[in-house]
Amino acid sequence: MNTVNRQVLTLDEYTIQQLRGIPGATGELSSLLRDIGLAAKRINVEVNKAGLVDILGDAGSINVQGEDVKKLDIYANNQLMGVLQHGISCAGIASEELDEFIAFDDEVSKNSKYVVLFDPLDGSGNIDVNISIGTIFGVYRRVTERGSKVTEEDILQPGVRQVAAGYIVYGSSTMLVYATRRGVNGFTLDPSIGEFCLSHPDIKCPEYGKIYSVNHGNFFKYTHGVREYINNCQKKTKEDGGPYTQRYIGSMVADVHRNLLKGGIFMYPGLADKPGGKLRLLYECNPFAFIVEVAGGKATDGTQRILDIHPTELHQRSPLFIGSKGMMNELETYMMKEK
Ligand code: AHM
Ligand code: MG
Repeated sequence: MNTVNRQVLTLDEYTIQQLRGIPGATGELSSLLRDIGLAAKRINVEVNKAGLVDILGDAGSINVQGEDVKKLDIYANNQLMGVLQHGISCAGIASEELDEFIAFDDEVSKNSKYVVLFDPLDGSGNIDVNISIGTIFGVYRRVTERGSKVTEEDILQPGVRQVAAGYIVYGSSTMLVYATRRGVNGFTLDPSIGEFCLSHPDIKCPEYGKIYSVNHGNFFKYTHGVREYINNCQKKTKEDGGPYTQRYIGSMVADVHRNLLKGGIFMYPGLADKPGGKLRLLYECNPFAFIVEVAGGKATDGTQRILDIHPTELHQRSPLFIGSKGMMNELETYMMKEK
């Protein structure tokens, strides 16, 4: 007989336990995280059978970034939108899959406290080949008055104002990791009970690691400083913290997740023909910057802290350098030389 280990807290139990320690907490953030957990479980079911059913493949449209949209991207987007709209905590959303942000206009939503920005299915180019993909989200307190519809002002906030951020990695097991200012915690989906269970409490990013993650195919499009740093990674010896290993899945969620746990640096630099690089500031860079900083690491765009950037556009891109503090400090010495 399957018995549930009562020492292991589920996501719902954990968020409720956390609430008890915060005077005046209303439970709205806990409720929001539980809603996202529900969407994640539904997305997980479809991701797991992606090879079996007709949900796999291009939906035949191009998203606002000019990229092919896969059917699962749309499914994931709709699941997240659905739980957030029907919950009691979210007043509006922005998504990689939507041209414009959405201000929910029912009374409960208009009176809700948070906005959520998300990439519903990141790394979706990997779906067809059965490689890990993920969902990324950032949560902000709205700045406009409750009772009204949210505006662009609520959506275009610098990442430093996030109250929580997280991701789900659909990998060899499915994990939900989220951060608040109090810490970063990871929950693994136990398929036998259909619950996310606390498996990685209080995640800290090691100060140094041996992994660097970057698309080497773009090497000659990187700036001099970035190329020099990559050369330096390749030359590392035992004496100076090496040798390093290059690991690049092409699914940011999986790459950064691994580096967060094991120590490492992930880079998506600006390119000669695309100075902003590829990744989106609001729902890819900012949530990860928040999570990694809370875990003790660092995240920059090469010159400034990601979380301090004031966004001007919903789908704005940014170069991203993120990971273990010691490795990031070394990278910065190379970036400084470029100035
Ligand atoms: P997506 O949002 O269209 O899936 O693109 C984002 C993904 C990241 O997960 C990953 O790190 C990056 O694109 C890989 O890009 P590239 O193939 O250019 O290295
Ligand atoms: Mg993405």
